[in-house]
Amino acid sequence: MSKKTIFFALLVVFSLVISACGGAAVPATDTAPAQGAASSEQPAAQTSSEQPAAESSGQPELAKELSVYNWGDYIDESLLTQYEEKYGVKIIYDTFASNEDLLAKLQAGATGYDVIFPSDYMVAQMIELGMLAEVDKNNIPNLKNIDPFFLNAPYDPNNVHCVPYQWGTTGLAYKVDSGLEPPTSWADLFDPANAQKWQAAGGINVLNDQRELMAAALKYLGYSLNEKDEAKLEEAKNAILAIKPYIKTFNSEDYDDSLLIPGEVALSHSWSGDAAKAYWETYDEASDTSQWGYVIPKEGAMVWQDNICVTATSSKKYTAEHFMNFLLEPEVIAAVSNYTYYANPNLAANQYMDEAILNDPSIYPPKEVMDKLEWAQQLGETIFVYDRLWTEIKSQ
Ligand code: N2P
Repeated sequence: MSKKTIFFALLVVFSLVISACGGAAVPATDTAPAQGAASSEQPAAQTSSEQPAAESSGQPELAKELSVYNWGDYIDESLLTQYEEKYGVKIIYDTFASNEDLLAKLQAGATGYDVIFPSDYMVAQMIELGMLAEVDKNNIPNLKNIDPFFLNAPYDPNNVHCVPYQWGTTGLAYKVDSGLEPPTSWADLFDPANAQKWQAAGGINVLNDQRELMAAALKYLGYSLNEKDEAKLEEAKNAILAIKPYIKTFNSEDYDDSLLIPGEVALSHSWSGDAAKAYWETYDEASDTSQWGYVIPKEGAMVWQDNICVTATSSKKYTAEHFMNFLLEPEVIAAVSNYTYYANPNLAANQYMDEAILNDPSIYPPKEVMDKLEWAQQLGETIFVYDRLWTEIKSQ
């Protein structure tokens, strides 16, 4: 399939989606990043730390191993092999399903992780909790490749702790041949009568992510996704419970591969890149159509920035920074986005990115859509209310 064909197909499909959601492709430049169970075993206990500076170079030697904890399905793992082979550092790789899972894992005493990938609001929270190391930017020269719009965000002023990885939005992915009209509103998910229809049409998946699912319900109710008022949060919980009988799966780790692409559900609360991956993996060149579409509901939705950070407990800070710098190499981070279909804040990477991704308004929303998006803020003590509500949602 030529790039031209791909681009054209996108224009047709996504112009439909965009007109459906009332919006109109480039990251907006007027909305500053406001701030910021899946997974398995603990990484192996650290066996080797960095050696003192070698006299000749003045730099410490790279450690033999580096433990990396990332979101599920968020990198082409052959890039990890590439790093291992090039630098002789073994990557111990593990994944998580949500920011809260990442936090819980670290708070439960998992001290073996060196490099982690929290979102904006979670970076702020982790800085406050003293869980992130300060990075030495001299070891991350590729930071110069990042679009200044994504630097110096309020959640980590001057990027003292983290560097930007990828960004995206959270909306609704839908199967186009479900027999139902494409969704345009969060009511397509949260109105129980609609949820029942999507269940009958093939099933519903929601992200197994408390902040994300509550954000969707809050938007449905017309509230900010940073709402802290307990009564309104209870209302959001009740909106989720009202459709729980119609929810087939709570999955945020591998739902693109296990649910969307094989057609195991018809509607999914979804991150933009996972929906775009489902779009392209089910794209049929002959008919120039795909089985999946993605929409930002008219009430608005979350926009987020994920980051690469070093844990405060890491004894391999130099190697972690070296790995971060590797990930920020234009060709490397372009390969990440060409695999994950997420938006990339690395300007120097654009020349290596698939044109179809760069030109995809579901990945880089136009300004009209960006204007409806909201960044998640750190919630302070309200996270304890969230934890209680989430337990109630999951246990009922
Ligand atoms: C991709 C994970 C996206 C991370 N599967 C959302 N912050």
